[in-house]
Amino acid sequence: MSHIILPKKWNLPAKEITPEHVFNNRRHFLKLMGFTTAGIAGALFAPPAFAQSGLSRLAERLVAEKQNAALPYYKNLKRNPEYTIRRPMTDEPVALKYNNYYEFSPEKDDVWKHLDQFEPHPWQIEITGHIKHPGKYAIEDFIKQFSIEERTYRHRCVETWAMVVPWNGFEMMDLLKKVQPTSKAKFIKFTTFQNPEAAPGQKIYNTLPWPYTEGLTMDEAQNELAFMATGIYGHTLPKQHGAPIRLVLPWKYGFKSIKAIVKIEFTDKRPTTFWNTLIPKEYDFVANVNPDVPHPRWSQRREKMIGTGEVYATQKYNGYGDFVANLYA
Ligand SMILES: Nc1nc2c(c(=O)[nH]1)N[C@H]1C(S)=C(S)[C@@H](COP(=O)(O)O)O[C@H]1N2
Ligand SMILES: [Mo]
Repeated sequence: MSHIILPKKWNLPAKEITPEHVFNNRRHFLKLMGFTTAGIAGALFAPPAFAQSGLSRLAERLVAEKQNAALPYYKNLKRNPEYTIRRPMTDEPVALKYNNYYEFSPEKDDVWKHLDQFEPHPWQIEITGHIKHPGKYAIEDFIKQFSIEERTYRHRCVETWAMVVPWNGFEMMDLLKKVQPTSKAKFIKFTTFQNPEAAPGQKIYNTLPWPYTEGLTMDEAQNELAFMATGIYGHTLPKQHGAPIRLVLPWKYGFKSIKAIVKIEFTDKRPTTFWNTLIPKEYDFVANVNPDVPHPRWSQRREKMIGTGEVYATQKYNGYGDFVANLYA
């Protein structure tokens, strides 16, 4: 365990972040921007207007602008500063090659190799159950109804790996406003595609309770953190991250953030879910990040960032207690 770095607090003000963190962050953004070394030197002497908020913020803004310019689909992509994370961003190539996606492979570093047969376009999504406006949409028509923004969130897998990535998409609440749940709606059930011909995991491990399902209470769904991601790192979702649309719930263990959704159903009963059906003692329905409750087979006290291997102390609700603790009071 000698490689473990002492846990660092991520809620420090920007000026207290260690230089390595700032440097890594900066390098990441500059790389995204296509800056050369000369460009880095130039950017270091940021104009005074930006000095206060720090170089990485400037870089983030520039990246956002570059993305806006480059992507017609995301013309209005705006970073929501509410959710800026003071931790180094995970490098995109790292996140692309380290995934949990059992439809394709049980090996995290292997998922990206098994995606060829899977085609997330065309795609239909059905919104159904106890709502005033049910419907079935082509995914483009569905997403068009919402304005897309970017949010950087922490992600904490129940297996203790973690990352920080910029998702883009829309708040679950925006969907609720459109479909208008009736008073009978108490939970939401989400369902992933089923296609063993395209997803080797579904074919090989055919006794698992496919399709992958997940669920939320209506209260949780209305929380401002609950997010429908349509993209990541300024573009649409690659297959391994859950194209064309997935859920993102940063205060819960990663398995709640279901990928490649084909159906969203408003129910009066708590839905059955994939992991909870498979191993209920290890994966509960609520699954909030909590360092004080160990997984039956390992501690949840620490987490390790993919890519850098940095180890941090796990925080209750993954550090999002200010947003969600009241839901569980
Ligand atoms: N359909 C589906 N969604 C899924 C999973 C899965 O196996 N199938 N794995 C979950 C788990 S355990 C995690 S940690 C995250 C990983 O997301 P990422 O690969 O985009 O980092 O996806 C979640 N969503
Ligand atoms: Mo996970």
